[in-house]
This record gives sequence, C-alpha cells and structure tokens, in this order.
Amino acid sequence: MKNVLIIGSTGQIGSELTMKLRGIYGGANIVAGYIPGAEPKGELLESGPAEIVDITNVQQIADAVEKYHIDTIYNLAALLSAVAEAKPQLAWKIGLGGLFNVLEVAREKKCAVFTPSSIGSFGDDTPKDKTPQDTIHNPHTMYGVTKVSGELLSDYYFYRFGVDTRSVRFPGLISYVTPPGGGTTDYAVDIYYAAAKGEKFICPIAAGTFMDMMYMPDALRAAIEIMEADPTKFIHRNSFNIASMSFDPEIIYNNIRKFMPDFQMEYQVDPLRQKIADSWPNSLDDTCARNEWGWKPEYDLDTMTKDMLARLKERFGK
Ligand code: AKB
Repeated sequence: MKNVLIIGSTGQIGSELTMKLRGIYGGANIVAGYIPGAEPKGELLESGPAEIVDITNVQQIADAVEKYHIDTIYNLAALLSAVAEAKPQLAWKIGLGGLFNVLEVAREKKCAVFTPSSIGSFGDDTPKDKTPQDTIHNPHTMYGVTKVSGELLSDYYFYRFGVDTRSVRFPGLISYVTPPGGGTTDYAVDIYYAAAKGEKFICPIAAGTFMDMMYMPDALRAAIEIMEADPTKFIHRNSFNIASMSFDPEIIYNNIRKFMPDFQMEYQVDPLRQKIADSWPNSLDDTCARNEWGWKPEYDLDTMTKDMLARLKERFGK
C-alpha cells in the first residue's frame, strides 16, 4: 500500500482507519473519501487530502483514483443491518452497486480492494457455535444478502480479472471515536456510553443472545494486516472469519459493573434487531485467518471495558 483511498472515511471504521493509515504511510498518501453531509472535520480534515467520493458514482471513484495515483481502495461504504432492513433498495445500491463500481475501477486502474464482510453474512441455517470458515450462509436480511454477494463478487474479480481483493468478516465493532449507526450489535457500544454518562442502559437485545464482538484497535489491525499479508499463503480471500470475544448482554453488563458497581440496565427488546441477532452466529472459528495471515486479537472483554470506560469518562468529564 502506498496511496490509499478510503471510501466512507467519516464512518465508525473509516474515521479511525484513515488516521491510523496516515500515521503509518504519511498523511498525504491517504485520501479521505466522503459524501456531502458527512464531511471530515478536525484532525481527519487537517491531516491529509479529502475528496467527495460517492460510491454510487463510478466517475467520482475513477477520478479520485487517477488524481492521487491510488493503488489500494478501502471500501467502507454500507448501511448497517437494521437500517438496511428499513431501506433494502438503498442498501443494495450502496452495498452491491457501489462494490461493483469500486471493482470496475480497481480492474481498470489495477488497485487492491478491501471490502469488509460481517457476521451478518450468516443466517439461520449456519452452524451457530464456532461457525466454520466455509459453511452455509443463507442470510434472510438485505445486509446479509449484500455481504454474501459482495464476497462472491470480490472473489469473482480476483479469479476472473486478477484484482487483488481481500476481506474479513467483522464482528460487532466497539469503539469510542465515532458511534456506529443502525447496526444490530450497536447495543454493545451504547452500553458503554450510558455507563460513562452515569445513565441507566435500556438494552434492545435479549439476555442469552450471544454475538461475536471486537474492540476497534484489533479491527483496524486486521484491516491493515490482511492488506499487507503475503498472498502466497492465502487459501481464502473473500472473506476471512476473524474473532476476538463473544458475549451476551448479561456478560457485558456484569463486566461493566466490575468497574462501576452502581450501573443499571433494563431490557426493552427491539423485535427487528432481536430477529436479526437470533439469525447470526454465537461465535466464529477464525483458524483460517490465524493460519493464512497470522491474525491474532489483542483485546479481551476486561481490557476493552477498562479502556472504553476510561476514554468515554474522560470525554464526558466524569
Ligand atoms: C451490524 O450490527 O449491522 C454490524 C455488523 C455486525 O456487521 N455491526
């Protein structure tokens, strides 16, 4: 990676990945792509170039790639699972139409492409525990449909045209810089915000619902390490299971209470999010990522909780 375009640079992953890549490769080499209404601000704006790149506009992608001599594209544009159910047509247009645009530009301009997949690519028929790398998907959400199709399309562009496509299936990502919006796993971020503000948390996911989660520093490392990995060791490409921790609302609640014994939580289950969560795996088996490119998480629930609470309390002056 020398010159990188990040599409969706102001989102939950993009805002942190852009800064991390600028720290490694230099600010001038990492272009923050954004759409009007989601402009980069502060450090993100000042530390390197920014361009309007709407993933549904193939010309804007091609122009940015040409202008900055881009060799690697991080495609982070997507509607998360709950929003995608509310707007399935838009979710397809961004998730699949957008990916097609990115892959076409990458094919012509010879760029490598990273497009995250998700635990949401799996469905009700998938083995729930330690979900294998290669198994049945059959998701019944638009988010899942775009993720599985995106994996297949990315592999197609690799085998058919030699485009260097790579991907990981992200779990729910927990972070304190930019909040996620419209995901099923968002509760595991919101719970820390409530705790740090000293508020009671209303949990939209039922006790006993296990999902894989990951702290953002591990997720950023995964996104960078897979793009820097030696591809001769790859058996898979699109997309690798990666995992770090799996918990249900009771476990994260009790973990926060270890640090804040007065913290309170109440359940008000959201039927849409619960249905999506019930169709996802409890935990993934990430052996292939470990063997093929050395993936290894660094954070567990305790170290993540300690860091999240410290950062957010500092932000809220608590
Ligand atoms: C969501 O909940 O939609 C995302 C995901 C797991 O892909 N965080």
